[in-house]
Amino acid sequence: MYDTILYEVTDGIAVLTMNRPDKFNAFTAKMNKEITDALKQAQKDSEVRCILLTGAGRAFNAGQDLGEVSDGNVDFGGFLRDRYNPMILQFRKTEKPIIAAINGVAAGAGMSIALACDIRLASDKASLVNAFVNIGLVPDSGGCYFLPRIVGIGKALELAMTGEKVPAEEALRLGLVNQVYPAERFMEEAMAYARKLASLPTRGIGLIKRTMYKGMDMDLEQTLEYEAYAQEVAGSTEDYQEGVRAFMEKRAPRFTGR
Ligand code: T3D
Repeated sequence: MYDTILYEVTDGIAVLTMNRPDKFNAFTAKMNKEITDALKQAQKDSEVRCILLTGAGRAFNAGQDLGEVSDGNVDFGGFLRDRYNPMILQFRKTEKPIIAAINGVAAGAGMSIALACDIRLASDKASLVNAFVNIGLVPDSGGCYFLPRIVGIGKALELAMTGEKVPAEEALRLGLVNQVYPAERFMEEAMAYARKLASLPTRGIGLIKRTMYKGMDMDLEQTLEYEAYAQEVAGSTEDYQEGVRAFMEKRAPRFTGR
């Protein structure tokens, strides 16, 4: 169904694998579109309760395929507005948890999509490179939005201005990634993490995602008001009923995502 990515649903997890390993999974126009479409597909599928994005082969994603733009004749504004911006926005519109399973290097826009995910897990062989400056460009695909919000403005400017590679352990220290696992069992650990998220109250998690991201761009009063609205919705779910019932009955809850 897709040409540049693999899409498989297993145990309630939609696994999206960027699949151009000989090019370090660099983006083409088709891949931008297919990732956007796959996120929409996962959002619509009630079986899917968590999404995991990873890369085939040695890399996670090396950003724009530079072979595609090497003639130097690029309408950058149109290029980003048509291809990258809708893809990045779709990460936020998708009200299910999205994990970046960073199996190898994530560079340029490949780093930006990792930052657009909600949780980042890294192999101890992985690294993140804000590579834009190395070719004279500005961080795009949300890089100027996500990076300072995750690591603070001082570190964000340093990473963007130097284009230095950040190894996984350093990324963990900076809060750029949530967990680091040994490469030999990386996908096993990442899938276990995804299975855990897929077993939780999916609609509540979608509301947490929406409300917390909105809260980053709102003042306290607006956030309190939005929380009240989100809680009304979360409180109307079957999972809320099950959570309270399980607590009263002193047993583990069985959430269904409804
Ligand atoms: O027009 C525009 O550019 C606008 C769009 C902007 C969005 C962006 O993402 S801009 C940033 C684009 N990405 C980069 O500048 C990163 C370029 N790649 C690198 O800096 C390095 O390759 C890495 C740090 C990612 C990995 O380094 P290393 O030493 O581990 O591997 P390598 O040998 O450099 O690359 C391995 C192969 O992947 C190699 O192919 P080969 O020689 O074995 O056939 C290399 O050419 C290929 N590759 C890596 N990155 C890209 C790529 N091929 C096409 N496009 C790439 N971005």
